Amino acid sequence: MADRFISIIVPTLNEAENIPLLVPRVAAAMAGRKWELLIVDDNSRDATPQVCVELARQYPLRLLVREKPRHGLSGAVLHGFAHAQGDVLVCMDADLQHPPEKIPELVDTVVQGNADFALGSRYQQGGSMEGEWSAFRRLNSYAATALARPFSGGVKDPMSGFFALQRSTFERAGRLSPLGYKIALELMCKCRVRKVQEVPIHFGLRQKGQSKLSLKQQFNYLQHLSRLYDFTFPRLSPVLKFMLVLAIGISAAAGSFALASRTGLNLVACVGIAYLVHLAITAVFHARYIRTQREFLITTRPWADFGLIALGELAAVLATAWWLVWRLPDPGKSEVFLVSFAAGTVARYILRKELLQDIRGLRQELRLGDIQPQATGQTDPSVKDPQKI
Ligand SMILES: Nc1nc2c(ncn2[C@@H]2O[C@H](COP(=O)(O)OP(=O)(O)O)[C@@H](O)[C@H]2O)c(=O)[nH]1
Ligand SMILES: [Mg+2]
Repeated sequence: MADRFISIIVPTLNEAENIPLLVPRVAAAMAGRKWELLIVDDNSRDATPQVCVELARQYPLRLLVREKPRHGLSGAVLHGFAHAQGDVLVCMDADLQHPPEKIPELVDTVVQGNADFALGSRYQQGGSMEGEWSAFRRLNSYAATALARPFSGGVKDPMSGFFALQRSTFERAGRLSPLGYKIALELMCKCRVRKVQEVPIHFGLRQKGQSKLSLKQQFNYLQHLSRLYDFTFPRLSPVLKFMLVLAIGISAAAGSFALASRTGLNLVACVGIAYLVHLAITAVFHARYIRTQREFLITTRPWADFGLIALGELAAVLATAWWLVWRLPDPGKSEVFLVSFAAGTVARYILRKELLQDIRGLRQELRLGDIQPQATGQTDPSVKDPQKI
């Protein structure tokens, strides 16, 4: 076991103060083993590169600088994996929140075959965390973990960034589409990991400098989750997402209908206003879809198609509302709302699927163009993950 070559990958962004503390602790933990440390830096503005060059004189450390960083922290880790020479790949943070002393236990877990993925875990029995989190941060973390449950199974700390896996497991990965922070989750899912063993760790406080976790990263996580759902449940996921968008749209529309009808406006106008709100929400998701999928779309004019269909829907909704108000002696507000919206939904379906090209359609031949892991080369960051929302 001791003859296994271990590559430890550490992504860094302005960590000049932490690296000199980290490297000797890693070296002490790895005594008697064959190892290398790959620091993948995304153009830090501090002295990170100089510190690494200095330490490389004494330790088996290689610095990889990504001059054009893509896909953030996850992209950096995969870049490190692509350049690693080890049989076992380990990933950890630079700020000493992950104890280097636990690396051997993580490595041995995958080498002995107890599991194909070893994860440093705060929540496994024996694990712990330093410092108090605010109620908001706790709720945030709980929600993030709960949303990942359908594909992370019973793993207690799927948000962890401290893990080990064998190179052969990594090479099993299909369609990697790294995004943001959650690279362990991405790998557990895409490498079709069968057994994860959580190794309890004490998750310390950041030693120096500041966290790079931003609000943008939290939104990235939602987008990442959306991709992982597509990957794990290719048939169910688009249907669920469609229903989610519909539910958000209809709830907002119902709210605006209730408000508008209180002002004494005639019912047809109220339904019209509510449907415009519904269309505006759909447009927000459509915009995101177009932005992320532009190169895969079949249609060349997604907004013109959207506008045309929206007009068709609105006409169907207004005509139905008008007909109900005109025909029925005393039409109930909610009946008018529901029946008109049902007519709008049918119109949308017919116009999108039957009359025009499927405006959300993707060209089949490009749908598999995601990033493939390569043993020696680099990942191709120019290809995006086709996703459904
Ligand atoms: N290369 C690279 N490293 C990053 C990036 N963002 C964060 N890191 C590193 O990833 C590790 C974890 O980041 P950190 O800010 O401590 O996140 P937190 O522990 O969730 O607050 C640290 O070693 C950071 O230097 C990035 O965009 N590129
Ligand atoms: Mg940290």
